[in-house]
Amino acid sequence: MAASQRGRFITFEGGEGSGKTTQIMRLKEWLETRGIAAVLTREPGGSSLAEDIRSLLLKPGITMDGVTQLFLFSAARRDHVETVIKPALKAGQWVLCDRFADSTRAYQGAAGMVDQQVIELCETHATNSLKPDMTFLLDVPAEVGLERANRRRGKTDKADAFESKELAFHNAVRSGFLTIANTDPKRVRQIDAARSAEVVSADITAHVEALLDEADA
Ligand code: T5A
Repeated sequence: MAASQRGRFITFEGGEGSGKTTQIMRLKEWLETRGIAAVLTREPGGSSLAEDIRSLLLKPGITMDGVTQLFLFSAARRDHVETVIKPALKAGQWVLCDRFADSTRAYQGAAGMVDQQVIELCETHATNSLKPDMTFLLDVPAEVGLERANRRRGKTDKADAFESKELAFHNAVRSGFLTIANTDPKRVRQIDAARSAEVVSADITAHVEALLDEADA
């Protein structure tokens, strides 16, 4: 298959309310204007089994330790990768995924203090070593993201199991993501997501344009 026909796997990462859902939709539309149809998916979730696991993981008020979370996120990821992501890539489609394995490293690892080696072992088995071609880290101060998420949720809906954690947890998540971006700059593009959605989107499409140019070269 020619490089330009190969499907690309692009992931969006960041803390609560950092704008991933907003930006992933915009990128999907932008790709469509270039004749590229993309599969839009998310974690936890994206397949029928993984969506069931998602309901359990995010249930408001539920408590479970970090290792239990790791196993559930990993089980959901394995099913999602095998039944949705890999088949789409194999068929030459682009896959845009809202959160992936970096979220486990940041939430269960950096903030949840689960041992790094255990996380890496689970990641290898859950993904079968599949890595994104490009990852966008939407970086905003935790207070800004939480405020956006609270505003969107309104007064009636309950915060999910992660949104309701204390600010120190969300600050640790953010620093976990920044460490990943610094360690793997070739894959991860750190984007200042405190700016307007339009400016953030322009930044993202410029990076994807470069990816398309590489494929055509
Ligand atoms: N998790 C997940 C783990 O702990 N480990 C894992 O391995 C994985 C995969 C998932 C939770 O699970 C945890 C992390 C999460 O806590 P979720 O419901 O999928 O939960 O939650 P999030 O991924 O955090 O999604 P959110 O919907 O809360 O945030 P988004 O998608 O980042 O933000 P978005 O686009 O919905 O925007 C939020 C609000 O802000 C506005 C939007 O209009 C919206 O109202 N907005 C902006 N406002 C101003 N300026 C901008 N630039 C804006 N962009 C968006």
